[in-house]
Amino acid sequence: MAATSHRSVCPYDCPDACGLVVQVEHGRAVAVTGDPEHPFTRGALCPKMNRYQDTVHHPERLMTPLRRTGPKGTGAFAPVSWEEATAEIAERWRGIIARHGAEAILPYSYAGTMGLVQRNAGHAFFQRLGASRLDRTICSPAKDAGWSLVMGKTPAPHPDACAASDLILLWGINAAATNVHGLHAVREAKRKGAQVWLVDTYAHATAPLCDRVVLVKPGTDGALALGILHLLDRLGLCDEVFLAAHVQGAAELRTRILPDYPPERVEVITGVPTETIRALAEAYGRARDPHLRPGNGLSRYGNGAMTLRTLACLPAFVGAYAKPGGGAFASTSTGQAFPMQRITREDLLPGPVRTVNMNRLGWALTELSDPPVASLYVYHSNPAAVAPDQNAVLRGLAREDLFTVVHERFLTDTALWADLVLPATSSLEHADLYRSYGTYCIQRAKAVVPPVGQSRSNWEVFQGLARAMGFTDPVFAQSADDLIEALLTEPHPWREGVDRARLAAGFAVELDPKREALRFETPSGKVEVLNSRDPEPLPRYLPPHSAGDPHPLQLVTAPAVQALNSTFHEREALRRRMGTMALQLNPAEAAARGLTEGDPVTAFNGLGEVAFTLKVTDKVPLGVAVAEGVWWRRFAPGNRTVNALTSQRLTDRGGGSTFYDNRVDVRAGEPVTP
Ligand SMILES: Nc1nc2c(c(=O)[nH]1)N[C@H]1C(S)=C(S)[C@@H](COP(=O)(O)OP(=O)(O)OC[C@H]3O[C@@H](n4cnc5c(=O)[nH]c(N)nc54)[C@H](O)[C@@H]3O)O[C@H]1N2
Ligand SMILES: Nc1nc2c(c(=O)[nH]1)N[C@H]1C(S)=C(S)[C@@H](COP(=O)(O)OP(=O)(O)OC[C@H]3O[C@@H](n4cnc5c(=O)[nH]c(N)nc54)[C@H](O)[C@@H]3O)O[C@H]1N2
Ligand code: SF4
Ligand SMILES: [Mo]
Repeated sequence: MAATSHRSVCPYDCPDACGLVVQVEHGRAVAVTGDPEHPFTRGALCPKMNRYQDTVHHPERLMTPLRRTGPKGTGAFAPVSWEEATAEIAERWRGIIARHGAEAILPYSYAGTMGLVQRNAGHAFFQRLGASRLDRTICSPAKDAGWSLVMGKTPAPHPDACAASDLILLWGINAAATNVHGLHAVREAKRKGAQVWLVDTYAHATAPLCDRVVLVKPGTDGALALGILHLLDRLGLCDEVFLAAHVQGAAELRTRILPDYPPERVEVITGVPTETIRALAEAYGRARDPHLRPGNGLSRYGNGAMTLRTLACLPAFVGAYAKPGGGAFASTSTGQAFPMQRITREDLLPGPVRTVNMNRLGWALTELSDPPVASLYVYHSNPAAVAPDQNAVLRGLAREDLFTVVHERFLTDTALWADLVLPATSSLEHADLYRSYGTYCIQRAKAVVPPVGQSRSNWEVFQGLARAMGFTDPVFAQSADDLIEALLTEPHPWREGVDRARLAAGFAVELDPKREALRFETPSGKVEVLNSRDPEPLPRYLPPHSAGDPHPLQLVTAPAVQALNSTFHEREALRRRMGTMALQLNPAEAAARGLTEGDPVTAFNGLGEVAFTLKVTDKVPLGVAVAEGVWWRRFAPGNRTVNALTSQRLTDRGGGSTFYDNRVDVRAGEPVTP
């Protein structure tokens, strides 16, 4: 039988949202390539997705529901039918509701799939149940909060706009790992003569593409931005016309804040030499069309929102927001183009219920009371690996009195602790509508292969659970395709002019955010350097949480090129390319501890101890330790992975995670505990 060819979308939490072309033979995906007709990704895929069929048809895919038959966490399971599994969940939940109320049930989900229907599939059900709500803030809410304090809802430029820039400032972003196609326009700008600068904590995979690499002490970027603003002001490099017409509060920042940030003081805070700060300020201030591209990493600190707020002031002071090169690209925020309440259904809530911040899962499972969390339902997320304070999370998951259900494609670190494991479809096996946070593309995908084994999509599982709980609300009778139609039927200005026939045929099409130069969607209509609605009306430098921690090394838990958070670790070929779970140290830091390349080492702090293999590299500066990737425990040198060293503290605004705001020390040998 000849292979048939089908369009699909990369479902993962990546700004690119690549278009895929999938070859199918005998009900199996046999090849996956990039869709050359995708307007942004243009036929190229990253190495992770090039053989997506190896994930979809992986021999370790879960095939049936499983019930635990041994002690928690040991991986002893036996197959059960969907009917038995669903009935057991309903019965256990009825008992829990009778004893504690429905708030004792906690859903936990994040971004295993980014499709609008499957990602949000549990909301209507858990709302109707009256379960505790989950504040889904593990990724970048502080970035959004800080940025929008200055820019409001002003849409980002087109992601290709920076091709017209003559100075691109990549700030805290490893685009070669996390935004591969975003580099297309950067390379084009470079060909036309643009300079590219990187401001980061270590010289990662994107550094070779950059003309200058500025290494900053983690969590101090706010001071660096204020130092640049100080110099722009002092050197007369500000765009006074733009400031007078379009910026609120420039004078206040100049008089009350900027005098405190001369480059000499900023050097002490940030570790960036005065001459470099001056060179950066001059390059930025003199560029025709400077473009700022802030990543998410620098927002995952106690001061994360404030840091983004100071960065958002930079394009305002040089008038870059008015330039065709675009000024700054933070996120496309395309979620607003869809009536998400059709899926999330807040209206089904029976009354007020408590909200649990997902970054505090460890606390919620071990300390929250009245009622305690008696049942945890995890879907498309792997909190035993990705959530901060792994030791607390694992203590919680080990509770014998916690009824845990995990809906997954693989027996992940989290699924190992479940009472019931439910097999999940991959994106090639279910329908969905995709949007992107790094482009304006949307795309509709159909199932292109039948479900592997007995796996079911998120939406189908919640339909089954709704039936088992006796919920008769019409929404639960709708199919995923009905929900997609509901998202597309209600008009929205960004979707005006979208070619519906092309969308229905599976092609990516672009939204039109109706962006107008010089229209700032803030309450004042101006760029709000001064925002008196916030308790801190002006940006200033706040130190990160870890500033007072005596451990000598700041731990940067950066993204890996060959994985995406804990996804893709199932693929042996990618794991081989990643090598072992490494901790990267500067040669002087290694020497000071008597350590050499390849040594087994332990990183430790007050939260935990983690075994790594040492990598010695001058790409990492003094005072920093870099651990790339969120590994599965079974592929780690020890029994814990990097999040045993990260804390549950939250960001200054937005309730975000602070994965990068932790300090450690390192010693030779294996961990003592656990
Ligand atoms: N290959 C790959 N791709 C991914 C992911 C992945 O894990 N791997 N993750 C996906 C997800 S969920 C997301 S949210 C995006 C995230 O993608 P990005 O927006 O790139 O953000 P981060 O991955 O959080 O961090 C990027 C960089 O921030 C730097 N950084 C950390 N602290 C600081 C600081 O204080 N100052 C400065 N200047 N830099 C700092 C880190 O060194 C790192 O290089 O990528 C997505 N794409
Ligand atoms: N130390 C450290 N920790 C981090 C980060 C970091 O930079 N450093 N990054 C953080 C960030 S930015 C994020 S966004 C989070 C991400 O955290 P998560 O959202 O938990 O992402 P993944 O690790 O990719 O795990 C997703 C899981 O969903 C499963 N899955 C995929 N598709 C489906 C589906 O359709 N249905 C179901 N039921 N399951 C499915 C996959 O098999 C996979 O195991 O991690 C955070 N954790
Ligand atoms: S992970 Fe990102 S770059 Fe790779 S295929 Fe998916 S969307 Fe594209
Ligand atoms: Mo993320």
